[in-house]
Amino acid sequence: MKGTIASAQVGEPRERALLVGIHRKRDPRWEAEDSLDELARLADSAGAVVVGTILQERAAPDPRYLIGKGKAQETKAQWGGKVDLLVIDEELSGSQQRSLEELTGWKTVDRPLLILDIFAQRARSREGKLQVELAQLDYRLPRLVGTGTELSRLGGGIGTRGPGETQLETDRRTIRRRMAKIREDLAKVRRHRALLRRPRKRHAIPIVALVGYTNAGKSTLFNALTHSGVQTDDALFVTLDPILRRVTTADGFGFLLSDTVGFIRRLPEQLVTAFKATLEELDEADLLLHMIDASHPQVMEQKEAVDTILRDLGLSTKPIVEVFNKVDRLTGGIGQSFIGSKTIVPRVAISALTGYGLDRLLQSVRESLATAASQAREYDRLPYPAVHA
Ligand SMILES: Nc1nc2c(ncn2[C@@H]2O[C@H](COP(=O)(O)OP(=O)(O)OP(=O)(O)O)[C@@H](O)[C@H]2O)c(=O)[nH]1
Ligand SMILES: [Mg+2]
Repeated sequence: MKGTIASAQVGEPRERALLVGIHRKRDPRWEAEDSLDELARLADSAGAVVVGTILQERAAPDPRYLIGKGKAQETKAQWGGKVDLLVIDEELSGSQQRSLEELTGWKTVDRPLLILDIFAQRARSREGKLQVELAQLDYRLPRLVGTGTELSRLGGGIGTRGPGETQLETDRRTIRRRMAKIREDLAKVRRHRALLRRPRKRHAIPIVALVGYTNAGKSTLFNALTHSGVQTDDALFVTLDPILRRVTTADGFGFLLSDTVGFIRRLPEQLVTAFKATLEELDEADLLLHMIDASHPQVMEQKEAVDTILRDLGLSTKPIVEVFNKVDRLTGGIGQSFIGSKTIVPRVAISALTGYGLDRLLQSVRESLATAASQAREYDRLPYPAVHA
């Protein structure tokens, strides 16, 4: 499926985006402001140019126009001719999206659709492309609106029998069929990958996986440690496809390091579902390196968002090292203050860009792997039969 927003291809004009967020009165305003800042980064990463942002205060979103009819009309009057695309920092229903498009005449996308669009533009591998398409169809299916909605909602019977089915039903069926086909293709791609992976298991080289918020610097660290050249950029979701390379230190200590897709607050559930197989690979890791951008104004919110996703994926019991990155941007030893307090999880401050702290990080990886291995041996020695939950 093609991206929603004009892809950021060289030479193509960039779409002019107007961003709209809603501040619910009961919530703190800074939350909505931070979210809108992030939406601007997302819009930029999707190839649009942000021409304005609006934060509307409301008790609750309007069921029909989300921002309310009056506000939508006012916005249209103020920005007409200067905007190609309306980006809403919420999740829209199919009919809200259509109402806003009809009233303003601007193409309207919501936050999940924007993220899906970035993924669609960036996917390179066959598996990545299939996963993104599956997520996009999954997003579209419940949002299809068209003639016949009312009839199909009545659930058949008198008055609904007749010549053929409605367009809406045909569309739904086409989408479902395509989704089933993608799932089949994905299963094939994954079986193939599982075969490739088998010899690695026998060698039992420890696997260390980079995880973290998007733009934390995972790929930059990956390149520094494996002397690779994977793409890094100051944009969101640059990496989608997982990659695995060997790291060997000067004294011969070795492990496999993996880089993978980053996380974000309010990651669309369709993406989490579609990327489940990619994320499940993290389960094979012996150690997770949680990369954190220590220079980001929302550093702790980002860290918590990742902790929550790791918990949801059932990965929070894995050995973890928290890596506070980009400390070269901080002054006055603030970087050290992150790791100053005593925590159960080991913490290291580094700069993947300058190489600062990488020796200490490798030392920490080594110690954590050794502890994990000795704990696994202890467990094997327990005089109880193994129980598989
Ligand atoms: N100043 C500074 N910038 C860094 C550091 N590490 C990474 N960066 C920059 O941060 C940006 C994002 O880095 P990436 O390595 O692409 O981040 P990522 O976590 O792989 O991001 P995604 O793949 O998009 O999720 C790039 O512009 C890097 O040059 C660092 O230690 N210091
Ligand atoms: Mg990356």
